[in-house]
Order: sequence, then structure tokens, then C-alpha cells
Amino acid sequence: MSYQTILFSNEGGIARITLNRPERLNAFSEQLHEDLRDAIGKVRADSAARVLVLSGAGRGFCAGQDLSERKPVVNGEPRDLSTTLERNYKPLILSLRTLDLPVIGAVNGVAAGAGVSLALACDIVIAAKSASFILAFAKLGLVPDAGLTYFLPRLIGAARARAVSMLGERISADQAAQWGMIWRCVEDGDLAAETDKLAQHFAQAPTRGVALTKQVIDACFDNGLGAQISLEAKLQAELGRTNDYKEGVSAFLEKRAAKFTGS
Ligand code: LHQ
Repeated sequence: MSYQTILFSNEGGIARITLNRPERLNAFSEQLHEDLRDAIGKVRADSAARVLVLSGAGRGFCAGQDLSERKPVVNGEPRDLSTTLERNYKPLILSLRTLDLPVIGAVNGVAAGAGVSLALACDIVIAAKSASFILAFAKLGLVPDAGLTYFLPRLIGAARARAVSMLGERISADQAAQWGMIWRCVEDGDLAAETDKLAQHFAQAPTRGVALTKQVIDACFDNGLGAQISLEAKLQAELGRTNDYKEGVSAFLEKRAAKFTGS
């Protein structure tokens, strides 16, 4: 299936979505939201998919909301910005966080505004050295949105989150990695190969264990210690019944590499 604003493939357990509006640095249009909804829905429905890789075509990752589609005044009235957040961004961000697969964000270039939210909604973010992150909301008189005020303080702490949100200064990929905002920053020429290596790893990983690891780490921000240990126990009970757990233990005892099937 082909889309107007994204490139999509899903083979060998690896689903790839590349935002493909390079002339606008892959800014979010209505069509892009629609295409992403459809493609992520397909990945969710495909039991053979074991990892999703998100990236951008051209020199940008995603420049946030396409501002030409969100002019401040519509028919003489101020635009209600909450509509697109509720209708488009909230379902998008939640669909990535609730996807039972690891999501790799390969940040190839600038991420601005909701493009930063999209990157931080991924499980593992790897960025090219020349990429950067800009909380452009500050320059428009807006608050960070699409989940950014949830992710950012948790990742880099409130002091840094406040400063970068209020100033809207460019954060280099190196700085983002040093702050723990992303997993790694790599040389530009190594981004594709490093992303592929990660994707190949997850395509052969115990997928259910990875999915529940994603869930349990997300839950830790809302749970107390006792509730979190109980959640670990509940998820472990489920994982103890998987073929992959049996295979992992057998492979260890037989001193051989495990062959996980994701079941
Ligand atoms: C763009 C955009 C863009 C349209 C580059 N839109 N064309 C949610 C809900 C509701 C409303 C409001 O917002 C939100 C959340 C948000 O995301 S708010 C934040 C929106 N994003 C921005 O404010 C970022 C705007 N872009 C920029 O500041 C720059 O383009 C950055 C710093 C990202 C990159 O700068 P440069 O590398 O110098 O590239 P450029 O500015 O020349 O951009 C290349 C082209 O892409 C250019 O078009 P042109 O026809 O002149 O070649 C830009 O107009 C276009 N573009 N971002 N968000």
C-alpha cells in the first residue's frame, strides 16, 4: 500500500515508517496524521511485526505542526488549537506508547515542536550528530504539547525541561544524549547502519518480553513501589508461560544461542 506523505514497509518482522514531506521538513499535515494512523494501525494488527522504525526523509526528522495549515484565525475567529491536539496528536502519541512492539526513532535531522514529541514518544531514540531538537513552541507563544510536558521532565529533569521549553533554543543531538533525553548520538554516516542493527536485534528478540518491559517502565512513573513490584510480578507470570522464556532458559543451559519466535 502506498501513502501520500509517508513511506511504509513491513518485512522480515521490521516495520518502517519514514515521514515523507521533505520540502516541509516533514511537518505534520492533516494527511500525514491520517497516513500515520493507518500505517500504525496496520503494524498493530500484524502479528509478524516485531519492531517499528520511525524516521524522516531528507534533511529533517519532523518540524512539528505544519503552520500553513494552522493559521491563527479561521473565518475571522481565533483558531481552537485543542481540536487538532485531541483529534490528531493525542491518538498518535498514545498509539506509539501502547504499541506492543519496540519503537525506534531514528532522528536524521532537525526535530521541532511536535516533532520533538514524536521522537520522545519512541522507545529508543538514536540521532545523527547533525540532528537537533528545538522546542519551537516558545517562539510561537505556546506551551510544549503532544505529550512533551509529560516526557521531557521525566527524561531530563524539571530544571532543564523548564529552561529548554521557555527558551526554545536548539539542543544538539550530542547534548540530548548527554542529558539522557535520547539513547545515543552517532556519526551522520552511521545512523542508517546503527538503526538497522537495532531493528535486526529486535526482529529476533523475545517480543512479548520487550513489549511488557515497555509497559512496566511506563507504569513506574505513576505507581508507588509496592504497586510497581506487584505489576512486575503480574507481567512476569505472563512471560513465564511464553515459548520465548522456555527457549531462553533452554538455550542458556545448553550453552547455545537462543532462537526466539516472539511467542
Ligand atoms: C515548515 C515548517 C512548519 C510549515 C519548516 N510548517 N512549513 C500543535 C497543534 C496546533 C498548533 C500548533 O502547534 C502544534 C505543535 C507544534 O508543533 S508547534 C511548532 C511548529 N513548528 C515550528 O514552529 C518549527 C518551524 N520551523 C522552523 O523553525 C525551521 O524550519 C527549523 C528550525 C525547523 C529548520 O530551519 P531551517 O533548517 O532553516 O529550514 P527552513 O526554515 O528553511 O525550512 C525548510 C522549508 O520547510 C521552508 O519552506 P520553504 O518553502 O521556505 O523552503 C519552511 O517554511 C518549511 N517548514 N517547518 N512547521
